[in-house]
Amino acid sequence: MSGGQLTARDCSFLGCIATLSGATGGGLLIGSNNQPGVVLVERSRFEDCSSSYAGGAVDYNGNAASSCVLRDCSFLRNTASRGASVALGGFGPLTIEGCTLSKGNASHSGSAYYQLDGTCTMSNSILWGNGGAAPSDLALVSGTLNVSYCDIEGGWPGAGNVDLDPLFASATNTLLASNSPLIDIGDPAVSGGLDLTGTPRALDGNLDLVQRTDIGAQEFAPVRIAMTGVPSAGQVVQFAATGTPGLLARIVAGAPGAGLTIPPYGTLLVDPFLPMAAVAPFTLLPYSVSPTLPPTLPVGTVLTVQAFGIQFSNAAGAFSNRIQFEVQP
Ligand SMILES: [Ca+2]
Ligand SMILES: [Ca+2]
Repeated sequence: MSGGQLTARDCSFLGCIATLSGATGGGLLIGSNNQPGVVLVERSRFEDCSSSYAGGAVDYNGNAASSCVLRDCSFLRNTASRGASVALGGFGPLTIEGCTLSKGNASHSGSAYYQLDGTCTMSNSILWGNGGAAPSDLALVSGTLNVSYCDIEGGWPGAGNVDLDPLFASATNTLLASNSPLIDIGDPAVSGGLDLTGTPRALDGNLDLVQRTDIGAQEFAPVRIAMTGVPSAGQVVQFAATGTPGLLARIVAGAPGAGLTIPPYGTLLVDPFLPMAAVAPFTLLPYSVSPTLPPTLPVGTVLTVQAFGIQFSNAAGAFSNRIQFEVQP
């Protein structure tokens, strides 16, 4: 990208490679010819990207009139000489918020992030499990790097920063396990919006009746749902609800809503002002249901499905991740 404005949401940059000698920004190179523009990238995945020099996934070279925000993104298995996932060449400001940078590999410095110069603000992000010859996840050559409420392997100064194994639920994505120490310790000022996979922020992950965002690209939801099957009218699909033992969870389906926040439970993403269908009544986790989609549903109808879980002992609970799909032919 050279100049102008770029907004990218829910995108995947997979296996993008810049091979020429001195190449930067395998997935996204912002600011070639010194014309960086204004960039916002949200809820996007940068995986298995590489460049021969700086920024295996993203390289940003700002100027005085530019900005770049990377929010709720995952960076996995990226490689470069400097800054396996992200590099900042100069100026900025660069903002990295609610991201997970893991399994990167740098041959020189910054196995997750490299900053030659400029200004970067990093918050609510995980830099963990990166490697290669680089001595640390963060490499700061010059400029200003403000880090807060981040989990940095080896540690880094700043308010709310920790140095803890995130305990990912899986080796291949950025979901936190139920016993992750990063649940509900993010910046208390952050709330609203969706995480990498459409889970509302912030959820009360530890069920103490206090909503607070997590560190990393994915918000831990005490109840999660998954769908299998082809969503065609008249067909059977399966919804599996899993999560914290002892939670009672119901599942509802309806039209996508603007998001109704109900403290301390998070955000209902099904439109409450249009008809909602109960996919499952309150049932102890885990369970599965296999409803038949109404035979009269028009092809192309967009439906949102979400669960709500609650526990008896203290009435704490949370909304789940969102499943959104279009009715297929
Ligand atoms: Ca909480
Ligand atoms: Ca949380």
